[in-house]
Amino acid sequence: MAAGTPHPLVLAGSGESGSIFRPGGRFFRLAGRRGQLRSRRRLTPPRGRASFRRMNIEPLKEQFAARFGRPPQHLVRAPGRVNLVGEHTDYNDGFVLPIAIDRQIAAAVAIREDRTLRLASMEADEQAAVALDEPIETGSPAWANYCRGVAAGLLDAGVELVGADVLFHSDVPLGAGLSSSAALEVCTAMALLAAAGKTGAVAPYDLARLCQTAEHVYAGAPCGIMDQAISVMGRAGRALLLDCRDGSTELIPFDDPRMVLLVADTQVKHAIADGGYAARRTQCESAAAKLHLPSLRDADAGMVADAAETGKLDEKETMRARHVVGEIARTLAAVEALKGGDYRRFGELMYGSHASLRDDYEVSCPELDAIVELARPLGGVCGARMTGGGFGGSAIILAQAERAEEISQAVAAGFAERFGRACPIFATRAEAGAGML
Ligand code: GAF
Repeated sequence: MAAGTPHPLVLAGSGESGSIFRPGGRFFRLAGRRGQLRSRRRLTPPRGRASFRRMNIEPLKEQFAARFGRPPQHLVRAPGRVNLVGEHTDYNDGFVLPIAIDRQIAAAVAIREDRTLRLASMEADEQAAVALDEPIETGSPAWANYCRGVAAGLLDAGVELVGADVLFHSDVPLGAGLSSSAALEVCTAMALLAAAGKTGAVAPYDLARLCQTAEHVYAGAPCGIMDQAISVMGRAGRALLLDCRDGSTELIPFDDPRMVLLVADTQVKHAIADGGYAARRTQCESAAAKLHLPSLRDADAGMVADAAETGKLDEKETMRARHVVGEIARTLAAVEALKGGDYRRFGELMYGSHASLRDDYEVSCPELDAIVELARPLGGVCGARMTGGGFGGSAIILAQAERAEEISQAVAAGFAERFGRACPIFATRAEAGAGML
């Protein structure tokens, strides 16, 4: 979770129970044309075909009506994310390559007559009240601090908010490194803007930055921009190449039906506010300062090696800088590999990224390393690496779709043998960024 204080927006049945594949399963698909249903055909999916998640919104609508005594006026959503490559580069002005995934936080919203926000969650017992005309402070419950920060940011930006009742519902696994916090921030922004009739009033990248600031100030988590940016700007079937120096983007096709992206959750929890993340940031900033550069984006491998040799950079600064320089290069190389459909090369870059995060950046853990090493020798695996901030969370495996089921089972079995507990694995794909439902 890209977060400081953990929030309880955990989902019910988020794939915790293991593989999502339906071995030899059959399912129904509605074949439509121009929005009309033409026929209902029974299809047999290729063996091992992954099923993707589509949240059932009905319980959200029903619970909203039960809690607030009227139906919602708006339904909004914001997704979690997986980063394909480009880790710990965002706060060094580098490149990242995330996708928005099929796990999201949705919210039901209706305007209130007074200037109060009432914030509730289907996954939490306690709700929060925020008075829009008073200074917005952090408070209890802690999960609502992400929302308080966003409300404060929108008001500071001059958006005229209105009172509203908001009910959230999440199926982003909590603490799995899939950015449930960014999804909550962005979902809050979508909900408050919709209530105020101001949807679209804040430009996408500005909205991401506003949400990032909310996380810094209200959750004490010094995150970069990646998670909020992809939650706002994700596109179905596309990865987002984001230049974190100037906010420019390029959409990269990521929709090859022969491939599937597996997410393996170590269930080792870590929060960005825990200290390891901030320490890495500080080391990077100090390395850049000693190299007389604005950021490590401006460094190259030679500069880092020379500075290490002359003692200008200490050992840890050298290791952190070497990772960042290498990871930025790997991200750009990975984009070329994806564009050329060269998954072997893409996979090599994933392994390179993981090794660098493990050895130089020191943000992996035995469970993440084990998933990568279990996946690596298996037929049909192109590459694997940890994703997100690290110290726990999830690893991703890029695999041939037709082998994905056996790969999931082999990795899960090896993980259980080694750690004596389950490792939930699910398939995901690039989905759209935040919007109305
Ligand atoms: C977390 C942060 F929130 C991101 O900004 C990014 O730094 C990531 O860790 C590491 O790449 O998800």
